[in-house]
Amino acid sequence: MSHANDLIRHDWSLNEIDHFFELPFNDLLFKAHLIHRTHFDPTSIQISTLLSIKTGACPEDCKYCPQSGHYNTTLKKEKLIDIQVVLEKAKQAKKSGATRFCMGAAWKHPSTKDFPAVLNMVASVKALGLETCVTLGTLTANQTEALKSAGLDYYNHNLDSSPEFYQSIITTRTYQERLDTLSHVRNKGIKVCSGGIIGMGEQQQDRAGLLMQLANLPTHPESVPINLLIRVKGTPMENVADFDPFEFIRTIAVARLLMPKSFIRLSAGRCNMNDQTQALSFFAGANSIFYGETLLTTPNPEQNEDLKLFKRLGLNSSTSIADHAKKSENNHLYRDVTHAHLTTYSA
Ligand code: SAM
Ligand code: DTB
Ligand code: SF4
Repeated sequence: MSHANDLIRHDWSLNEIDHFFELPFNDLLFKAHLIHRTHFDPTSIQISTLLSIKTGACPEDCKYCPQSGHYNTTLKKEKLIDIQVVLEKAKQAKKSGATRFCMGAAWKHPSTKDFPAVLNMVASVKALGLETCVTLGTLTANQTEALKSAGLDYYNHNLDSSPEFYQSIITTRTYQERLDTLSHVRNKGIKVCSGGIIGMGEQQQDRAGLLMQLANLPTHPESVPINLLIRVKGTPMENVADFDPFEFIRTIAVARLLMPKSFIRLSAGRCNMNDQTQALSFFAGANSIFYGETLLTTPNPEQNEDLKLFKRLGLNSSTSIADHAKKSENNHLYRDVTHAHLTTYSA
């Protein structure tokens, strides 16, 4: 009998991925959900909370981003914030049920001047008993090593789109630089959080290209944030057309099929999704969210709204990743996937 672990692959072709995208919606969701419950308890959602530790005036020109210094958004810029503020927010996040605290800085890369303070933030948040994540832009191997020593669990560094589309949305860095940082992070033993943005005017082949890049990394990212573009006034993407929610859900489902054991995070853009889109995304394989009323600089659903939705859908926030694994191990229903079921998975 074929075992679910046989299906962890790193050699996906664009043709295979296109085939998944082209499946009838119900067939795709069925396959993705089956794989999802083979590896996870489908009622359990991991929650992360975000904090912007340095806001705006970023030298990069990412066309989607309210924090780029190249565009005229109404964002209030802020230098690196004080560690006491960070710790206060982290304690609140823990109290609200977050298991991971993610700190983001609008930098091309961390400066020598600010880096020691960030290392201190990582160590201090870790000491509160939270998983730590930072997103600081490009890293050198030495900086990565220092973050690991400070106790960093995850580094968020998104590939954001296909290599082809990337060139039309960012000109101040290359795709290869992103891949190099991901490889430093992996080599130093920090877990990888890498995903992208959907709904920027890219084609389906770009969504397939992004997922192929992520799924063909030597090790799948442990965490894959899928952001729906937030169209921020003043950025070049403020007037991009509405994105079809079914295509968004398809993208989640394909991510689940390609990276069966990764946490797929329903990330930015939830304020523009109705409850049904979020519910179908959870069915399709999303099992993580950003929780809390702001992302980095833009609004996120109110915590109360998320709690109500979880209740209506019978979802629970997982208290820890270990707990997540235990729940799914213990539930034989999820493990009991027959050969007949698994053959429906093959492309
Ligand atoms: N400066 C670092 C970097 O770019 O890697 C870290 C912070 S950056 C804001 C983190 C991620 O936020 C980006 O990679 C992108 O995926 C996401 N993001 C930024 N602006 C967004 C928007 N308007 N809508 C959706 N996602 C967005
Ligand atoms: C990710 O993929 N999404 C988060 C987190 N990683 C750092 C950031 C979303 C940012 C949305 C725009 C803003 O709030 O500034
Ligand atoms: Fe800077 Fe990150 Fe925004 Fe790009 S996405 S402008 S690198 S903060």
